[in-house]
Amino acid sequence: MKAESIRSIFNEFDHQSNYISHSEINSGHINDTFLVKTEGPKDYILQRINHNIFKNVPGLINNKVITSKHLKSKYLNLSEEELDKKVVSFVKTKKTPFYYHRENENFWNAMIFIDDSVTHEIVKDEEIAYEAGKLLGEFLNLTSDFDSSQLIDVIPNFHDMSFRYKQYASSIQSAFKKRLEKVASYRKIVADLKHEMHILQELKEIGAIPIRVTHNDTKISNSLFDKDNKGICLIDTDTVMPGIIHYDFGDAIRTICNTAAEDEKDLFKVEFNLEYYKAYEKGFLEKTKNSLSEIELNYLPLAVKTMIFLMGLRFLTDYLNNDMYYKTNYEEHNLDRAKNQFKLIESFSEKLPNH
Ligand code: GN1
Ligand code: MG
Repeated sequence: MKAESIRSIFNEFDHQSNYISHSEINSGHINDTFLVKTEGPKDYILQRINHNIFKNVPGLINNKVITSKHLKSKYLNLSEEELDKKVVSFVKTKKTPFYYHRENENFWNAMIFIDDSVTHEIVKDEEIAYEAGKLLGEFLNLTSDFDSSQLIDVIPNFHDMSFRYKQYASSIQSAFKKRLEKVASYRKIVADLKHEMHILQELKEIGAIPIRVTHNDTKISNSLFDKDNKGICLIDTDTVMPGIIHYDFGDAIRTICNTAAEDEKDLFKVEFNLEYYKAYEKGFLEKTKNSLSEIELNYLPLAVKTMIFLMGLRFLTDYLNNDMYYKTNYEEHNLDRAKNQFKLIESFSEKLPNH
């Protein structure tokens, strides 16, 4: 995007900083994200929200802002400046609070960039898995007294398995023959796992598992670390909404314990790393021991399998739908992502045979 337009959008926000330059951060599959460097002490993240996918952007922004406010209220001993380095902080616009939008155009929001921070696409160190476990544990623990009914469902049925099966079934009906042939060997796996993959949802529906504030996109690249690899916080809170903790736990493990990236084509490289699972679980349990119930804890291993499967199913469906949802870089990108997830389930089942 042109420097001039990024600069002018950035200047709609109330930051009193002078734009120097920007660069795109290419890790998300949905929104467009830019790092804006300024002359002042703070740099910023400027993000264009994809309103074809997120239908209620003001509601989404409000979810993020009130969650951030709640988290900040928990760190009583931190100064405002320190809080901006510990929790994602949103910047108001000069006119409308917290997002910029011109009619029939895009929605934008801005956050303070946390200096000297890093993210990881793949984990290569047990300590990082442990730190990541603490980060999600802390997020869930600190929001456990936050009434989740204050949050809107940013994407209805986001982690609803029956809904995802329905989308998959209709994508089979409408898919091009060529793409259908490519997924043939996965259709049986999807059918065979149907019952097991609905267990968590059924427990949620009968009220056996409580609804809480959840993040819903806890892949490892959404955890921020400092230069010493100590966890700072979870980022990308676009999908914060009411939910069950299992999808958060499962989504983090899905990416942390995969020995390769989620779109690695060489399936020999895709293995489930049990050591990282244990390290993550340890960090997670340290932070959540006072806030989670026994039933929530008992279903953590099934959560992992369910979440890997859910992502496999979503990628497969999008491939059959000619890639209308996720950004793709080449023709079979979604198919490769799906294959990768199904290979990961296979490896997970070998490493944790009782689950
Ligand atoms: C999408 O855009 P990004 O990378 O933050 C997706 C997540 C998936 C993820 C897979 C709204 O997140 O659910 O887990 O891709 N977000 C949405 O990498 O669908
Ligand atoms: Mg996201």
